[in-house]
Amino acid sequence: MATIAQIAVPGSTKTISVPTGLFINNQFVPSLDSKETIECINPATEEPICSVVAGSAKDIDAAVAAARTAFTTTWGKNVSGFERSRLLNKLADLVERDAQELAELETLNNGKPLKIARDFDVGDSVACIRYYAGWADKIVGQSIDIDNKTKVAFTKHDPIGVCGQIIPWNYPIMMWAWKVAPALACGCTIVMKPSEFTPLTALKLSELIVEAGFPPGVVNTVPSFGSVGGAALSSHLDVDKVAFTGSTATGRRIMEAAAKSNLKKVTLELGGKSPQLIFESADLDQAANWVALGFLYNTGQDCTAGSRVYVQESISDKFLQILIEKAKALTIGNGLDEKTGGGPVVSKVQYDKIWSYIEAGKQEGATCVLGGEKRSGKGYFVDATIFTDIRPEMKIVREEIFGPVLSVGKFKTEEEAIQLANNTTYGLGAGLHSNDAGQCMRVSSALEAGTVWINQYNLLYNNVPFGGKKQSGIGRELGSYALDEYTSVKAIQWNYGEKLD
Ligand code: TXE
Repeated sequence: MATIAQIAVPGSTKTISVPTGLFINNQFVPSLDSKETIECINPATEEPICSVVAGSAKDIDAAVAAARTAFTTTWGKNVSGFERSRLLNKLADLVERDAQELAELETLNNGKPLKIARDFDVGDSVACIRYYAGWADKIVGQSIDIDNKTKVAFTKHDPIGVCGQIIPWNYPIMMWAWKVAPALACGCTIVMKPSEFTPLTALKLSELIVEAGFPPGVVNTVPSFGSVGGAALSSHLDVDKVAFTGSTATGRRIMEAAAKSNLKKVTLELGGKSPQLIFESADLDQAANWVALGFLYNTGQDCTAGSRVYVQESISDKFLQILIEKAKALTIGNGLDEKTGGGPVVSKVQYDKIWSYIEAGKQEGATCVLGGEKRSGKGYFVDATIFTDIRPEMKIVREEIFGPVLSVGKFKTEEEAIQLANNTTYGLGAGLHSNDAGQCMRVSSALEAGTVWINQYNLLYNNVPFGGKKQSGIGRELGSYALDEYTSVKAIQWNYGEKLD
């Protein structure tokens, strides 16, 4: 199959060239043994975009071997932090230079609005790469006195080794940056497996790895189906760590494969069913803005989507009215249209999953007060949908939907609000809206989540750690915390005087 696809950008005369092979040792190559391809679909039109090679387990072996060779020769402990920093800064410059094209490709393959893809997904990814470029020459250990006369100990934070990185389809560029930047800053090498739904931007970014000057084998990209390439990476005996973002079910499989193979280190960023609490002292207009953002951003395909909202009874009717107006105002359409605020959902699979939840909500007796009706025509569009009259045991209240669907319930007291919010197996994000400072402190410390937002929701910063409690994950991304996930601490104990009798 051709190794370069020319992809037309609808509405313009422009084409984007995308390599369609596997990226191993800084070259785009065919599969060693697979004839399979991944068909990339534009979710706004349901039209095919192009196909790329689907890597096999043998291709994963080849990519891991390339990553291992690079780790022990040109990268790993053989490259200084200054050089890693220089290369990461160069990469950030190139991603910034190509922001428009990368965003167009993201919009075509994922569906999200072009402006959001460019200004947030690509913009934040550039900032993330620069943030970790800043850390690359500041990864240091400790010097530990033992007896001050004959012995000293010190620690080194060694790169952990070859990292398998398995990323999802909801933020293909940003998840690439969140994984690649800290790993490279720490001196690790990478085999990246993008989602089979959205492999195009990871392939395009691989071209920039070469242009930035990274040695061959430092970053390898193998598009593949999860049960093939993802499973091969998770069970590989020569992979030192797997970093994963995706569903809790797949996270469980990855951990099991890691345990059964070489006990590789695993970090997991998984699903959520994140609550937001609206107390009667809150600024209701502001709270409604954040709640709308929380369940509609990225058309709800967001691991921290605030998909359960509980409102204090005294203000619940008023709040709901304001919220419905805000949610109605979002224009969902083709991401290439400048007016679009939210795109289609990523795939037919995701579209069908969301509709099965909307149907379940209706069948289980919740009241649909907004949306809940299918559109006619092409494209995987789902309009903002809000349910009230919910009960804790309903599927729409318990399970991650990953679409623009919100469940709204009520509470009387602060204790009841906390109990409702924490009544979930997940613990990724949580939000609370209140103008009572004491309440903000009490409730934020009682909420079981990796991130609690107060009087805001869903904002992420590259220098603030991110990750989950309970079944939402293990480990942290972003901030200095992510460096711990890509390094291994070695204690060196030195005797410079004591003699053994
Ligand atoms: O996820 P998967 P799917 C949730 C969301 C969504 C649901 C299903 O609720 O509706 O998951 O989405 C790779 N070994 N999230 O099926 O399977 C796969 O190829 C190793 C939340 O797309 O978790 C892809 O690269 N890897 C989430 C990645 O895992 C495997 C983002 C994610 O796919 C594998 C996405 C296996 N056996 C979905 N099977 C978030 N936390 O943001 C699949 N993969």
